[in-house]
Amino acid sequence: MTELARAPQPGRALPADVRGLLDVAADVHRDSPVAAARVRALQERLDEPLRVALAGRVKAGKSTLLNALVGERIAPTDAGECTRVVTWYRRGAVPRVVLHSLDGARRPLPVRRVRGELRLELAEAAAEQVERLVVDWPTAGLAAATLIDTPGISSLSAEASARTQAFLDAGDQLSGADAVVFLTRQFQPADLAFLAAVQRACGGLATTTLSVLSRADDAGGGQLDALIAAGELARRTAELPAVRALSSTVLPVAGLMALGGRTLRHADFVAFRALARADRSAVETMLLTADRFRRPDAPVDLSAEVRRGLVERFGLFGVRMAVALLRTGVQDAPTLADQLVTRSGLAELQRLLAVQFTDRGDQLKAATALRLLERLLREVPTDGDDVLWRGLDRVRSESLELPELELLSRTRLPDGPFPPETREVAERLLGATDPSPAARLGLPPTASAEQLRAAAHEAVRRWQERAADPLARRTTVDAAELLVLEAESLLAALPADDGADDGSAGGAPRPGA
Ligand SMILES: Nc1nc2c(ncn2[C@@H]2O[C@H](COP(=O)(O)OP(=O)(O)O)[C@@H](O)[C@H]2O)c(=O)[nH]1
Ligand SMILES: [Mg+2]
Repeated sequence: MTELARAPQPGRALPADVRGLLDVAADVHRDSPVAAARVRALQERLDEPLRVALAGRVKAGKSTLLNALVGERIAPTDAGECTRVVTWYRRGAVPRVVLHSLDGARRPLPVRRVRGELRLELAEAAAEQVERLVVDWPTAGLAAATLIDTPGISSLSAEASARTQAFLDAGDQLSGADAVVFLTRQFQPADLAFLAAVQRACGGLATTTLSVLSRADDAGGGQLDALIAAGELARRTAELPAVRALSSTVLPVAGLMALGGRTLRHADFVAFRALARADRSAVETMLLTADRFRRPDAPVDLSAEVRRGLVERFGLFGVRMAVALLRTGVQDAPTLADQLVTRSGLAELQRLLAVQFTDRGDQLKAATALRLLERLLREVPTDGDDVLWRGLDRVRSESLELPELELLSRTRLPDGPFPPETREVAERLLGATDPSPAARLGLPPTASAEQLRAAAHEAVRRWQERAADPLARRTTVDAAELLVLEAESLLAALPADDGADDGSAGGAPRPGA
């Protein structure tokens, strides 16, 4: 039987432990201005939003997806100079753009909006001299996380991709990302190598990477069933051992259509309705290619300019989808917008970003802080820092959250601790795709408190049994012991069973229970 070394802790303790450790570090390093500044930056970072970077090849659709996530066109998507620099988008009280140069200087840039789009201009600075741009923008879309747009690998400019790499290597101690959304249109060996590098930079956890099969509407040659094809491709990709080892999830997303949906105006709705009401075969012909759709003369009462705007903002696929939705009964602009966002895959991406990243934000930030503190200790050894090394060990060994994150990564390795069926149950219990108690126990959302408790007891028993299996490998036993703790802490956090003694058959239910 597993003897518990300590009581399970439903209340998460890691962030508080890390703060305590950083206080000690500030004290130990008080006489070294450089180290003290690094510690202070780590402390401040804990109070800032999570940092999520978008990474991938040039033209993978990163900036478009960033805009879709924010719900506004703030990241430039054309091939201008600004698409070649790392740009941070943070929530701020007033719009502001600041250029950070490699030499450490900071300079404000003008904030220009043209037709609702933010225009970033480097002025006379060359992209090569820019370390990053920081854009503050007043939007709820950036409340949960600061989003970091990166220039991309295999870019035309070797420097720009070197900067992306340097950024993701967290070579700059204080700026690296806590989590990464990796975009690719198709997983190729270079993508996997890049993703592996990203992961080393983020502490080697597959849990901090979510992969997106981007521009998913391209998958089926732009036909309406493209997203279904993309979904299947994503599922098959996610099961490839090489991919599974690196990324927790692979999701298809049609970013351009998502952005169109999130910024849909009533005028767009009216234009789509005109198309949906016009002669069907004439409209189908128009929609064969973007060029045709933009032609000056058209069999519908929409100016060429309006049509050009629609393809530009929704993509040809988005236009086809909107017209099809209106033909099948969508009645108003908000419903159309909603449908476009859901069908694009953006809604599911947002859900997973919340479950895997922002809801675990304090844990992920704490993990980043531990990693960077360890680096500081290695780089700047100081008299009296043995107390910090011991502190690091203690925090790491006592935390339930760190092994949880690590286990979530390890379950997906080709030689992970469990066979596939058990892996799924384990990942569910760890809250990989849905943190609600019912989902973690594999029950429907409608499950009663009694069913939840029964399932939690059963989970504790099952994982104890696995942990006690004399033939099991060490890694399997360790993982099973952690899952016993998980199930026990879940059980402890469930609402009490109407006064019934937990698990004992003698507890009589009260009337009306
Ligand atoms: N069809 C289609 N095109 C897209 C999608 N997302 C982006 N694009 C287009 O692909 C090009 C590159 O997009 P961008 O976001 O700038 O890519 P980045 O270089 O990774 O930032 C632009 O012309 C976009 O309009 C999408 O989901 N579907
Ligand atoms: Mg870009």
